Amino acid sequence: ELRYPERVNCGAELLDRTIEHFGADRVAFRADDGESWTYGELQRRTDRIAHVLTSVLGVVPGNRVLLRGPNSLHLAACWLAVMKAGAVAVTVLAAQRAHELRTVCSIGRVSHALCDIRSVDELTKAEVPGLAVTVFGGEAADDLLALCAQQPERYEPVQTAADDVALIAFTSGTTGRPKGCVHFHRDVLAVADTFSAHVLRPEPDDLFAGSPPLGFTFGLGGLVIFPMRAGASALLGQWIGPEQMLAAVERHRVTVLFTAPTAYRGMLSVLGTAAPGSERPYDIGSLRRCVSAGENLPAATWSAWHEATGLRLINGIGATEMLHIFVSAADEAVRPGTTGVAVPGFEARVVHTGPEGELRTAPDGEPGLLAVRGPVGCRYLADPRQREYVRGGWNITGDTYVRETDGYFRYVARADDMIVSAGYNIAGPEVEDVLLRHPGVSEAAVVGRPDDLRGQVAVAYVVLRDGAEQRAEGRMSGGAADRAAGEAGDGAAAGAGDGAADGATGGAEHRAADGATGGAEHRAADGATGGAEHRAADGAGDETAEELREFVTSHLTPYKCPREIVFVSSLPRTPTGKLQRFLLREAAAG
Ligand code: 3SK
Repeated sequence: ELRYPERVNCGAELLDRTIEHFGADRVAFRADDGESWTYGELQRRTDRIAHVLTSVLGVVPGNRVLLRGPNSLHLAACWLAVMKAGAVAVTVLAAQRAHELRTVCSIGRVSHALCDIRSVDELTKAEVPGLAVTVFGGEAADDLLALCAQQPERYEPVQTAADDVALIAFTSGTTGRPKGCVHFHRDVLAVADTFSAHVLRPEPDDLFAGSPPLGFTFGLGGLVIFPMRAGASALLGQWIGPEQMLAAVERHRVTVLFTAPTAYRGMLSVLGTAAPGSERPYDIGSLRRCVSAGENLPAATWSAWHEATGLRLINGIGATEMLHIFVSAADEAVRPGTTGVAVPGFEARVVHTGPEGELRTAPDGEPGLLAVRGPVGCRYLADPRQREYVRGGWNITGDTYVRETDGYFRYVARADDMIVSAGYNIAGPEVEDVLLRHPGVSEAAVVGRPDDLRGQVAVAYVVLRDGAEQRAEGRMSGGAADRAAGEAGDGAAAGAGDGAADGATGGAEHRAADGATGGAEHRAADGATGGAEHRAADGAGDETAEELREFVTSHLTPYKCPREIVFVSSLPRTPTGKLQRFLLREAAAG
């Protein structure tokens, strides 16, 4: 069991305690352009920001401070400073738009903001009443970094209680209604002392890198909390697309990589199918640990990565509500096609709801809801959905899982994503896994469409690989789903174009990391793709669809085969890279 002192400040633990253990001269953070800060330098910069927060900006413990910007050394220092000052970090994505920021600030009762100059326009547009915005990275005399110059080098951290609030992380889930998840100082340390310490097991010489934004707890853990807790280093920046990510791994000799399955597939399409040790476009031989989370990792992607790199991907399920990963496995303990077992410190089970609303453990092999408990749990900020998420002391994540007889947890679908067709249950991810094994398929999503006869039928949305795409160029269909992807880009996440403009990470980056499909520009360029009528008249599309249907029925019981296959140039994703199935369902329903 994890025990922390009654008074503990996670910022001081990660920074000052790490310096006590490992010294001040090791590199803490590096940027792509070669800038690098030792732990000593990071401490001076963090402490000066903490002084500005408290003595210039008037922040007092408990105040909520919005942090916004692309991943950078300064953003990480701002987060640490907010922790040391005993304030509460409200983390958002650089890709989030004005109306979303207004909602977050209102729900989170945010009083101050520290914002990278590259991401300030949307925050200004949000016109949040009473919000004191301080910009960093600009030229102005009142820029945070200019204000820091006048401040002392050391700051005495606030002696927060272990269960004082440290951060509020917002999740819009995949449906767009934001919920603030409250996490304590001890929770920040607990995710490092569970998943990172027992599954990832980093070494002080490791260099971490990855695509998830620090505004997403997957990124905050993987790129700040875990490396710092281990006295290791992290490379912080934005990599638009798989080639940039591979190039960064090669250039900096990255050893630990955090990203989503889509990005692993994007990198695989660049690496090609060359066997380990043979001539490669990028030398990524420095990698020793690769973590995949954020969405389901199909067995096909796990195997392809293993074949191409010799590395065993560490799959994990995490949630903003749980701060980080709670079911996972590494090394020889990995069982491809499963997520793993409960991370030490957590318990997990698959449950059904009994007649009185009580939780009953499902027999092994039978699907049910994943329930988890441990040192970290869901605390929604003033939201009645808390009652649905936490039941009988267990966190119900909303994922349907099966516990295999060997105790491993296998993902089936999001609970509300099961397709019920003529009385048969079809798990979209199972069909997607098969589609992804087809050499012509780059991305796939399978959703239900209402059907008078069968209740629902399965519809597959497929992004073809470059070569396969050319085969049917200009004749593939996909109007409705492309529109869905476009809308998601405009509203929630912005596309690769916006991403490049504001250095955004998040959605733009995750989407762009999927090199086979391209981002918003690609969508715009092929905005001429036809609608349903075009689809029906599309000979080449029909041929490819037929081939894919045959492929699926040769691997799965025929009732699981999608009734319709729609070819699109990209799939709609949230700013954190999760597939927005509801948009595809809407598109499918017409
Ligand atoms: O939301 C997720 O999928 C996630 C995964 C890993 C760690 C943290 C999070 C929020």
